[in-house]
Amino acid sequence: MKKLFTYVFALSILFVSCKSSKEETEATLNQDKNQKPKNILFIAVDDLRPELNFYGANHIKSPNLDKLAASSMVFNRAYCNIPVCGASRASLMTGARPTRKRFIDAHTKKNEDYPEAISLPMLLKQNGYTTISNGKIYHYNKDDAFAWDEMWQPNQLWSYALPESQAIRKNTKRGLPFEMAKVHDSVYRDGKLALKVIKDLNKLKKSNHPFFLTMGLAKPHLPFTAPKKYWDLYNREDIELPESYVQPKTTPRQAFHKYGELRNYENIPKKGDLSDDLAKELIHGYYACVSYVDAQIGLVLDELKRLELEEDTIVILWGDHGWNLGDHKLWCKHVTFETALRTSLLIKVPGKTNGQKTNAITEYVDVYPSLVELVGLEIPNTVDGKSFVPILNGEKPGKDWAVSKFKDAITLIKGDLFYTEWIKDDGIAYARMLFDHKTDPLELNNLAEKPGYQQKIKVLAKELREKWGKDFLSN
Ligand SMILES: [Ca+2]
Repeated sequence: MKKLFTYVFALSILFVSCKSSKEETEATLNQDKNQKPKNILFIAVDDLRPELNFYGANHIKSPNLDKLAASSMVFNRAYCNIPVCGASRASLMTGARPTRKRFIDAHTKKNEDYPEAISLPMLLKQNGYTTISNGKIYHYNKDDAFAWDEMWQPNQLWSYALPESQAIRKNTKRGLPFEMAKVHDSVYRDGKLALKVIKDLNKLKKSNHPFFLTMGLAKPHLPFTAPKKYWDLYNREDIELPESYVQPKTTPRQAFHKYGELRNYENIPKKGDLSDDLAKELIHGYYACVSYVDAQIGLVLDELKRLELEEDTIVILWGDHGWNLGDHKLWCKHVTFETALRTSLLIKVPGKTNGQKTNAITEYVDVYPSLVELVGLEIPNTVDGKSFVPILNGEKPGKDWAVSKFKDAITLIKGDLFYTEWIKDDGIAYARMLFDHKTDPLELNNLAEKPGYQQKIKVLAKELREKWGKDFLSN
């Protein structure tokens, strides 16, 4: 009943908003006749961890992302607010923090969890933008439907190109964890997506309206399916298991999971560790998928340039959370180690960015207010984040911390410290974890139960409660 009420409430807000949106559009677009509103190309990459050359990794081949980074600002320390697809996306698109009850899991729907929030595409639409959702933006592809002028998905049910893989998929829960197929890029979903976004750019070029054009890539999310030529960019013998391929006894057991997401696929053992060969094959497949999405993004960026839209368009690229590629002997996301929380984030703002990198801490709730500030609109009061535009301007960042959560675990990131508490609805910690990245960047030495750190923990626990948001426990 509560949900129905909030939905009706949201619809009535929407009606009022839509009614006034034409007048607002005129007002906004006439604000300054000399300054054309900036377009936004919004690229979301599913499960893209920051293992890229411009983060100093040097083993994934991603020439197009590297080129984009060279004219963007790269955020070395960007963190998602929750390491799971649906919830992270709903939080980013509303600029609102996850709480104990809001934005919880992969199946989160913005319209169910926070219908009254004006999402980023809705705000832009109300202000004269053409808004197009292509591919995976929200997890549920019909979510926030009123915010979009158009919603499009590739016409393909599964990720597999080969008939034998498709047959296995048909008869099993998830199908194979990877596929190497000698096929053209456009056989897979993300290749089809790139062609659609290119078509949109050509259409939008002729329009008089600014655009919010999205490209939601499905890879490198499992299964790791990519054309063979991208697998061929890597030698299996060169692939190594991560340095942190261990689960220390001092880390609370709650910090780990059994990577059920991966075990749903065929040929993955239902319990226990993976063999080293299988682990390396997965890493190889992940790399191939990153190179494949890099090529699709390159096609779109080349078209943006060809159409001479570059100078009028902000490009933002983000992965929805980190990913454990064997780190801590884990696979997938759903934990609060830095490997699941730290994300790939870069933004190209014509006239402002030219390859800078920042170590300032940024959270995904900050993306919404930043984009809104960059296009000169007002930030709605449902937004919890803080604009990172001062960082783009070379000024002091507005804050030096981030808060992330997953299920009962909630993490404060402050300077070099990563402090996690596991709590229930009463807000009292039942497990704790503290890492100091200055001395322990791989997060192998939990300091939380060590006598010398209790005073520090007291301070961090208080700060965590001040920063997790006023509705964290109640809403
Ligand atoms: Ca994801």
